[in-house]
Amino acid sequence: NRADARRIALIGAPIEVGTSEPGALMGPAALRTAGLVRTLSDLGHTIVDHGDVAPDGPADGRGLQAVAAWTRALSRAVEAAFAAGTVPLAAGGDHSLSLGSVDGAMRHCAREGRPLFVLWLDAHADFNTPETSPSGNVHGMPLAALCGEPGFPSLFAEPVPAPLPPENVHLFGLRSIDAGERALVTARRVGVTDMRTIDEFGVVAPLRRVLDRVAREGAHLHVSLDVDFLDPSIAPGVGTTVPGGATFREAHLIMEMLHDSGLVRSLDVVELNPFLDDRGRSARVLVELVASLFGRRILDRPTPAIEAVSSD
Ligand code: Z70
Ligand code: MN
Ligand code: MN
Ligand code: MN
Repeated sequence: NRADARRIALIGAPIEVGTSEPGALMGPAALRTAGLVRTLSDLGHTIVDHGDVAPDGPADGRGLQAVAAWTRALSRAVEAAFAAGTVPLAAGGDHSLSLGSVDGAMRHCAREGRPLFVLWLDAHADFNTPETSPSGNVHGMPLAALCGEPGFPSLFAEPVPAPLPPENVHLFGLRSIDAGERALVTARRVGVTDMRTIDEFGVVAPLRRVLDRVAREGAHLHVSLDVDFLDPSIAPGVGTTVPGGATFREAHLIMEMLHDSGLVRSLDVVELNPFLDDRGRSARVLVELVASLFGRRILDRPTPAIEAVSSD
């Protein structure tokens, strides 16, 4: 019924082997409980819940071998969702799941001959390597592995795609970074809109620049939303809260702009830890944000550009 109706594939990824804080494996269940499927179908989309992926091989213990088993399984599920013409929505689960979802998107893009661009909404850079990581937690490393930094064991299925160019990654909301990853993010020329920039210019101008570039390059846009991108006052249900995060209004505006761009081809919602949440608040905020990304708006007509408003 709606002009922008999409077919969405919900893929649960109850993975917590990438973090030291237990509870993220309940994330997909909490997002379902908060009404993710119903909300998207009420918006006029077709959403199929594919259930939770199971790791491809032994996945006990924390660390890279366990993560590799999840990565292979999720990558296959995401690639299949693309092949079926649907928008994969990976619900986590800790941020190491993006190794699988982005790997799946890379494979799809390679087949289509289009570049892939990744927008990383996160307090953290997630650009540690096993060598630079102070914690050893894999959820702090996925971007470094995807961008081909050395020091990782084999995480991806054969044939391994060419690494993601770090210039095609944009960190948005950054406010916590370790010394080693700071050096890497700078050296590799990863795109960054940090909280200092957002405080100074707001979210609109920096995001507009990113979206203009994605459109110009005809790239596939993958959005990876970490709960800790949000301020802990609106989303406490996450293992690593960092003060000074995005407000409710900033986050909604970002989602509305992403929707209006028409560029988003795949999405991760990660790091929700229902065990640490406050009566489902964070899960509900995330569902609201996903709804905005998929076209919920205040009036059922487009929000006009400011030039149009002043001429009314
Ligand atoms: C730190 C590390 C991290 C998410 C925490 C934290 C990484 N840089 N990532 N929460 N999503 O341990 O590498
Ligand atoms: Mn993260
Ligand atoms: Mn495509
Ligand atoms: Mn984070």
